Amino acid sequence: MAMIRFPDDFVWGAASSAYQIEGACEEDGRGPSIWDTFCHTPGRVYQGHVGDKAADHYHRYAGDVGIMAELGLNAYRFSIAWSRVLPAGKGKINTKGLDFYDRLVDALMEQGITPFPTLHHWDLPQALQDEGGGWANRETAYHFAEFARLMVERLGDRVTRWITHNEPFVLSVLGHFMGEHAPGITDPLVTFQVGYHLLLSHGLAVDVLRTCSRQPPKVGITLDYSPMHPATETDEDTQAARRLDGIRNRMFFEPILLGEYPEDVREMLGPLMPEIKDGDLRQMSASIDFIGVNYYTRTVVRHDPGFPIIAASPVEQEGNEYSMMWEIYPEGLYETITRVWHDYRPPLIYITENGIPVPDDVDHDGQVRDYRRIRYLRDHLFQVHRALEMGIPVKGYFHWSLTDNFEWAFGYRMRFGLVFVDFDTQERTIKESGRWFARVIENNGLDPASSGMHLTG
Ligand code: IFM
Repeated sequence: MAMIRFPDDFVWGAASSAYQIEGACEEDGRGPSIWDTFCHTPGRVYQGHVGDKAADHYHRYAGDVGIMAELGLNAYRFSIAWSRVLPAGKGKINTKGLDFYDRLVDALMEQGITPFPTLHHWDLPQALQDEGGGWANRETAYHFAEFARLMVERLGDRVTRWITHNEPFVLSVLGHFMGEHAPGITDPLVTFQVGYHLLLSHGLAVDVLRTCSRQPPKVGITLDYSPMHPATETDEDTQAARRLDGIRNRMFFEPILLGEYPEDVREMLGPLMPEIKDGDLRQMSASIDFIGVNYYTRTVVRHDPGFPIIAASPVEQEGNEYSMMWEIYPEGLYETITRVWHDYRPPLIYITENGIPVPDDVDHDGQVRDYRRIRYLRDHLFQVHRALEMGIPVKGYFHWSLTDNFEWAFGYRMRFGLVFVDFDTQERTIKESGRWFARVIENNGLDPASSGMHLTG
């Protein structure tokens, strides 16, 4: 097969988030976030791992930007630790925290790398959780808008791309229903209030970013999407897949892009459905410039009366290839893009995350030969290209992640990076996948028929 080429202005990036890489949790006036508390609670995270040091990016950001430049990235998606700039989530500003993001943005711009900050990637200041119940409290949405104002006033002379939230589904459901993520709550009523307030806060922040930016900004949000496939063709499984699609995908895409909560989701939630206040849907659907989509895997769903609310649960596919966390299913990225485009017609789409956890290690000669990640990248980029050929405006692809980092409840067990991190020494080694991705960027294309090893990009 011939080389496939991407548009000349295609954005090639990598993504990260503050708590997963920064470390320096008690330095320069940073306040605690709900993830500090969660990690330091025994039994919450794999082998008691914590993000206190993580990849030490707070101190090593300049070197990390150097690696991005070496790879040829033209964009970098990172998140801002809210409690680093506002230690209590509101009120007193921590100038040293702001200075850090100034330095990072300057370093990126010097290398011609466009910053794509995400304002909130799950690390709510602990003070807001303690004081008002965190995202369960409507007030938090307004505090978030003030945090957005602070950041755009400080960085808006240089930063023109803004992402409000990362994956509100995961924060709502894993953090407040399953209790597997911070703040570790298992309360269905709270779960859907949290989702609602995240949507509202997104809309409030969009307005603030537009009003307060010194340059016309491009504003979006990052949502995760998983295509739902019924385990069998039975009516029961088909409806189960539709229900999970409602909670997982449509409950977030529709308020933002259509200005409505899906009717079937409202019915399914019944008394758990938050009261929709006048004007909220209009606020949630404040006009955005792009939608960020994170894709990792599809979900195969079966009817499961034992599972609360949705009566559906995921099933594994025997014989298919899996990573350390999920089924590897590249076609699902094409399906994701086409469904998002056909159902919602967003102005532009960025793939803001896509990646694979595999057990990488350093070989005898110091190299990290992560050929499975190369194949994953190749096969997923091929699907992005298929969507482009359909005329869908996919503007860029950010690989998750730049470096290995703290993978939430899995701690440091999962490695997603293009760059290997030795967490004892903090030494960085560019993996073979990083070198391969660099060649793709340089060529602005790849050979989709190349095999996993010794790929030429
Ligand atoms: O590490 C996470 C990231 O924080 C959000 N999206 C999924 C990634 C892999 O699990």
